[in-house]
Amino acid sequence: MFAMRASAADEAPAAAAPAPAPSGPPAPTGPFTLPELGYAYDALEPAIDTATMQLHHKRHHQAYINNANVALKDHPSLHALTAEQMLRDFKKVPGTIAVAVRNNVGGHANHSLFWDILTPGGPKEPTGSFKGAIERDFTNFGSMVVKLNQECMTRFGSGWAWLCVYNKKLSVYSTANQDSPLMDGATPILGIDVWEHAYYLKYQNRRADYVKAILGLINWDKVGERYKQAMG
Ligand code: MN3
Repeated sequence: MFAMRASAADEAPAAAAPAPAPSGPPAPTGPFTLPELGYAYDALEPAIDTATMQLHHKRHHQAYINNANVALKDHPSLHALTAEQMLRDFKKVPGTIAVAVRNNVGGHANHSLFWDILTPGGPKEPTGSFKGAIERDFTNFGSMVVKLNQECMTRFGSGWAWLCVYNKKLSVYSTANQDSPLMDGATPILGIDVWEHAYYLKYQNRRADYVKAILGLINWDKVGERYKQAMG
């Protein structure tokens, strides 16, 4: 499966997004669109390779968006909501599309956050009030990173590890599949994608090496901004 996806990406790295279903109509164009990365596909080399970034952004993330737009096509009243609002207020989502929204709007929100908090050679440690909150809730930055790493490593199968604000405090946990902490009333400020599609091309089964590489790419200034926003 992975070899097939990789070779498709190699042959046509700039190809349009795949259709949402094998014989279905083209995906509707809204309400969600693929956000641009704030950096080039090769900017995170060698930690995260260009092919993985292209595949992950242009194919995987785009597929979540296409599927979300298909699910929401006949529900225009939901189109005014952001992905984050829809997940936080999940009870507004009709039962008939709840699974599709959970997986695909979740996938869209999770990946949008993920791209935003990565940076090549960025600030390596939190500062200011965010640093103080980490020390209050985890003793120190190193302990928080150890816990985050544990969540990445112990999440069985596909999912995400998170640093969240919940009840004005920082907490680290993980979710399965594309489940968002927003559905639990928590605000994610840092997410690490531990689906195999995030690392298999370069790291194969070595999730630990991938997580170590990702932890070296976190833009702690961005995470700090998200912390302040979440605190209101
Ligand atoms: Mn992913």
